Amino acid sequence: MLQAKMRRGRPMKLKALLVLGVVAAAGCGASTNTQSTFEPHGKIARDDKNIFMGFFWVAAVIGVLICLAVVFAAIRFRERPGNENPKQIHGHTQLEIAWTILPALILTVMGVFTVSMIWDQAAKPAGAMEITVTGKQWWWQFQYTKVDGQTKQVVTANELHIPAGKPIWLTLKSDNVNHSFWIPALAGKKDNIDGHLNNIQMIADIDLLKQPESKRWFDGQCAQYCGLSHADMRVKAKVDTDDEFKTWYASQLTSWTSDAVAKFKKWDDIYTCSSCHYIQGLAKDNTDAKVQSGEAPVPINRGPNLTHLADRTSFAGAKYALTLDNLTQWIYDAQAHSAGEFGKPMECPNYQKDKVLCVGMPAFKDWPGHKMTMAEAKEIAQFLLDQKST
Ligand code: HEC
Ligand SMILES: [Cu+2]
Repeated sequence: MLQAKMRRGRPMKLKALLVLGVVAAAGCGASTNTQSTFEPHGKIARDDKNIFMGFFWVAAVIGVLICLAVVFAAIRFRERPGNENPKQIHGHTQLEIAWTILPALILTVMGVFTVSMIWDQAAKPAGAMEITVTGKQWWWQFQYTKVDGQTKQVVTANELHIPAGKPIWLTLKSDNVNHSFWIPALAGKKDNIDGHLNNIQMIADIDLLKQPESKRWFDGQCAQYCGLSHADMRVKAKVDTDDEFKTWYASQLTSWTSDAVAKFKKWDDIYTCSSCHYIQGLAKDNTDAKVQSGEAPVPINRGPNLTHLADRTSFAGAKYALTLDNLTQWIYDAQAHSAGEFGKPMECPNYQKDKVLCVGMPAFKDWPGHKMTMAEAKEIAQFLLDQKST
């Protein structure tokens, strides 16, 4: 097909198409890409990009010089009648010293930049806001443990809110398999490891405040294979103005009204939602929380905190948009919407604590003793959406 066109003398069109394709591919990153290390919107991400680009160009120049030297040598010293044996330089002391010292110098300079940046980023900035990020299968839990000196804890999922320009100190952990937390436009990537705490800094550009709210959302992704739904384990970060953040934070501290709790109880009694989900106003005990090194526990954390789900834009590892329809489908048959158990009903009736065996949310359409109807799922979904605080 392509050849036929060429033969008919229209290679220009093909060329134009090719060029367009390349430009389109290259342009994918242009300003609309919210998940790119090449478009940093935070200090750490920018520092990382700059050091990467610096090293890239050093390596590129060296690489090109070496290629040129090889080509030059191959041509200049090729076998020709009369020069069977070119001049030998084996054991040439000056040369040997030069090609030992030069790379060592280059690496030392690169090393100085790298190490000073590592130290810079490894230090907890003074007055930082502290947030613990737990990787779960397959979603993210955010615990705000220190905000403006306050230690009132906000627990939320999948959507990180941070005020622009303020230093944030993230503590990464896991209570299951390993994950890796990465919001490329804002900061570097580090692993969430069970039994070990990692930290990263995040400082979103203050300039972002010139942007409308819709341009202050950034995407991320779990970057460490963590089971079947790993690819669905996404994350969003919203960079707030100071006021937006304060309003959001205050709203997240509130509980459901007693009327709301009473209404929810009738479903909760059947489907035990609150045995896996933290609901402020309905919180139970702490037994499900596996805590490391004095971190504040989340009362119930097998699933995300549902209290303020309605204030988020997405759910289930930020995979689905928060709409009535999506939420209804999820509550009715979550297993069909996550690759966790190959769509099979969960095979662990006791939801054993601290066991990775049994992950995800049950399919309530198959709930033993009381199969959920779609109408009921819709009612619950609507109820959850009605708990919007802002
Ligand atoms: C056995 C534990 C368990 C029970 C019981 C349970 N869930 Fe879940 N639920 C989970 C887990 C785990 C997730 C996270 C799954 C994911 O994101 O892949 C989840 C996710 C959700 C989400 C998405 C939240 C978000 O922010 O991503 C909603 C909504 C939800 N559950 C509602 C309910 C409702 C309503 C009930 C009761 C009718 C319920 N769940 C009962 C474990 C449970
Ligand atoms: Cu993961």
